[in-house]
Amino acid sequence: MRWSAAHRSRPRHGETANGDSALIREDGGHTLLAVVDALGHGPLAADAAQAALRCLEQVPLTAGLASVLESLHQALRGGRGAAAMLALYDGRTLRCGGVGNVELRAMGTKIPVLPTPGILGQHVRAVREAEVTPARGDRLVLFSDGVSSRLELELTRGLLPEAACALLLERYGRETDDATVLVADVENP
Ligand SMILES: [Mn+2]
Repeated sequence: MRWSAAHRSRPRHGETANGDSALIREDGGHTLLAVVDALGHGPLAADAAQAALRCLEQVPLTAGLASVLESLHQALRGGRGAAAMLALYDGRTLRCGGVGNVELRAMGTKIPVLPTPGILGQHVRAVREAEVTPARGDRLVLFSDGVSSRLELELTRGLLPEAACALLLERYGRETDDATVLVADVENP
């Protein structure tokens, strides 16, 4: 199964440093999707968001979602800390989980994921994971809290991931916060 995915991010109005970051990574048959929202905004938040990205770019994906989240927690120690939502696909099963205010919604196969309270880099308890078998045509949308949780995914039906990200950010992004959207579609096997 292949993914078609895109992400888009921008800082809060009037700011150049972005405290959000996003990642789409394929490695050895695994796919990792991630959106990170460092606490606050500005340069220190951007440092944390970039530290998170460096961690997620090199962390082994074979060890599972809890291990990836623990690596992220360790990588963020001593900084601002962050919220993050991750989706990790191992070629059969998709596992989703996160800490703090980054949401995941889906069109198609339902993904019953609720973010676990806490702050990566500061304090985290055991993260609840949702486990599903994705199907062709499913669409996952991950977004930071700079995007309104009132967003209507139906508006993106028929749009490619890049266009869907642009529409959701334009329509639902809040000017008062960094905002990030990641859209990932399950393509034909
Ligand atoms: Mn935020």
